[in-house]
Amino acid sequence: MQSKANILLIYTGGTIGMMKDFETGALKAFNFSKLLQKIPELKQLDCNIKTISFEKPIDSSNSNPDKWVTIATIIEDNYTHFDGFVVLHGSDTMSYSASALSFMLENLNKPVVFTGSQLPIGDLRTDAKENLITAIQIASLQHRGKPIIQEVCLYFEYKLYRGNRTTKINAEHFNAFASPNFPPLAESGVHLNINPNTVLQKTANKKLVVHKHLNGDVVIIKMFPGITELVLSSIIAIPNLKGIILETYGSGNAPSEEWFIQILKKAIKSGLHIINVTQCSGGSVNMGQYETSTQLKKIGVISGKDITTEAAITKLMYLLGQNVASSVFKTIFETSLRGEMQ
Ligand code: ASN
Repeated sequence: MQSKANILLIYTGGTIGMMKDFETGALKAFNFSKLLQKIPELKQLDCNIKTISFEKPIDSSNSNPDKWVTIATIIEDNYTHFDGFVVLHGSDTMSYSASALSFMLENLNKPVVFTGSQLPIGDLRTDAKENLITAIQIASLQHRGKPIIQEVCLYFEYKLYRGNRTTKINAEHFNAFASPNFPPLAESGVHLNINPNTVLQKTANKKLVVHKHLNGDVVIIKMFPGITELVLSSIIAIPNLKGIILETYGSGNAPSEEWFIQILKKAIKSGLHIINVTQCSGGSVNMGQYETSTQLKKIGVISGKDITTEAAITKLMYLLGQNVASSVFKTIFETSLRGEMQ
C-alpha cells in the first residue's frame, strides 16, 4: 500500500486569510491558526498536512525578492521531509512569485503549488476552499511513489497552470488567471484530469539547488505611442541599471526612428541587457518579421519570445543574480530554463 503524501502548507498572506478591519473596512491579513479553523475539511484529505506561516502575513502587493527568498528557504529546509508544497499567496503578485520561485528552485522534482482566492475563506461565497483543497490534492498526486507534478505551478478556479506561464487577468472574477501561451497542466471537474503532455518530465534525479541572489537593478518599460527621447534616455541613465524588459507592440515592434534605436544601441554597447517582450497577452516576439523590429534585432536586443512580463522580469533578476557573463547572457535568456518560453 502506498503511504500518505506529506504536504507542507506555507501561508504567506493574501485575501484567502483576510478579514475586514472594523475601523477602516479594508481587508487585511489575519493569522494562520484562525485560517485553519475555517477549513475543517482539511482533516478529511488523504494526506498528512503540516503548516508553516510567514511571521507577518502580507498582502501580496508588499511582496519582493526577500519574500521569495523566505519561501524558497522554507522549501529548501523542508525539502526531504515533504512530498509536496502548497503556497498560500495573494493573487495580485502570485504570477511574479511563482515565476521567481521556478527559477530559484533548480532541479525541483516535487510539486510547489501556489494558490489563493478572490474572497476571504470566511466569506460565505468564498472560492478559497475549492482552490486550497484541490491544490493540496494535486500536490499529493503520486505515481509509483513519485510526484506526478515536479514543477512550480499555480492552481486557481479549476485549472492548474505552469506558474511561470501565468498572468493575473481579472480583479473581479474567480477566474483570475490565464496562461495565454501554454495549455493548463490539469483541469478539475468531476475528475482531476492531468494533461501528461504539458507537465515537465524530470529524468535525472539531480539535487535541488536553491538560488537566492536576485538582482533588483532592473526596470520594465511599457512602450506607448508618444514616448519621448527624454523619458527613454532618463530611464536608461538610472545609475547601476543592468537590465530592461521592453514591452513592445505586437510581435515585438517599436518605433524605427533614429533617436530611439540610437539610445537602445548605446545602452546595449554599455552592457545593459534589453529584452523584447510583447504587450499582447498572447503570441510571441519575432524580431525581423516587420521592418519596425529589424533594427532591434540588429543592435542585439534579446528576444523574450512568448514569455510573460512576470516571468521575464524575474528571469532577468535571476540571471543577473547569477552573474551570467555578458557574452552568453543573450543565448541563456533566449533558452527555456523552466518551461517559461517556447
Ligand atoms: N490584495 C490581495 C493580495 O494579493 C488580492 C488577493 O489575494 N486576491 O494579497
